Amino acid sequence: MTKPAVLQVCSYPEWDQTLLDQAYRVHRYDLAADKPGLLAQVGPQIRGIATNGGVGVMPAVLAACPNLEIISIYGVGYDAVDIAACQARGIRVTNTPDVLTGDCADLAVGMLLALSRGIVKAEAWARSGEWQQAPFPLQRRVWGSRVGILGLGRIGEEVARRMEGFGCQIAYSARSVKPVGWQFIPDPVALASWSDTLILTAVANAATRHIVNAAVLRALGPEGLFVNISRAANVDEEALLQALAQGTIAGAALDVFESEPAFDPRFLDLPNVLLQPHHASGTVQTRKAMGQLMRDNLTAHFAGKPLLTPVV
Ligand code: 8YV
Repeated sequence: MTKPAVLQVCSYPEWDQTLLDQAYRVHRYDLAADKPGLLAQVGPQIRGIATNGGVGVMPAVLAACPNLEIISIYGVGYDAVDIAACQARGIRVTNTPDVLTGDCADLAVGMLLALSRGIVKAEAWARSGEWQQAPFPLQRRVWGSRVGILGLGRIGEEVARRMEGFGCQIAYSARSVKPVGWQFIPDPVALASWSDTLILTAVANAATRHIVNAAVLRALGPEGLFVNISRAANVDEEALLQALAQGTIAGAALDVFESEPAFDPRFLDLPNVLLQPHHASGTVQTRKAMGQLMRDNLTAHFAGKPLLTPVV
């Protein structure tokens, strides 16, 4: 039997690549020098697309694959795929939830600790010999503080649990009250004004676009910290840059940026920001589990079995 044709639009670790190449006729859109040419040549044969959360599927790719049956995303976020268009065409979409939850929560906590305790600057202080001239300036305590989780989903819940372990008070926003013991403050401005630290863990969609805006940052206030491990689209980045430059908030730790992997160079001039290269799920163990799930969804589909983690 001929192997199904799969269009690969992003790169994967070699352990996934080898297995994908064995199972499918893989066409590497990500590597193609002539992308429109590749689409014109193989588009009608393509039955599956393998992608990730950041790349998603470009509209031109979707349009060039009339016989597409499934899009398998290596990542939990599906904001870079036009889900409504897929639904209209009966294209199945899968993602990789759960397997990355713990890592994303770990990084959010690590980012908050690093920002609040100045861990990165302190390391430079020790290495550069400044320590011999003066003790490192006093930083700010995390334990016992108020942590607001903006968008309590699977990842937000794990962040909250971890922060409870630090003796923090927790409040959250979500579309509706959840069966958790934490305070529900649905309005983002009210949540920000309650919080010492606001941690953004919301999914990204049209309704959450710029949910963190100038008003939310003002409410967070000059002592407030902001952590984003969600998507840059959920933040008005211009308002954030202003707030950081003007001291409207105390600082921010960011794993995601509007134009990543490039980002606004103004971030580099800000002393009160911790910059991370979108790696919240980036451990070997988790990426292996994500790759397995991404491939298992394709396998299930082409074997006519139920999808493991369907979005639609
Ligand atoms: C990954 C992500 O960085 O899960 C997501 O939505 O953004 C991340 O886990 C990405 O999908 C892997 O390339």
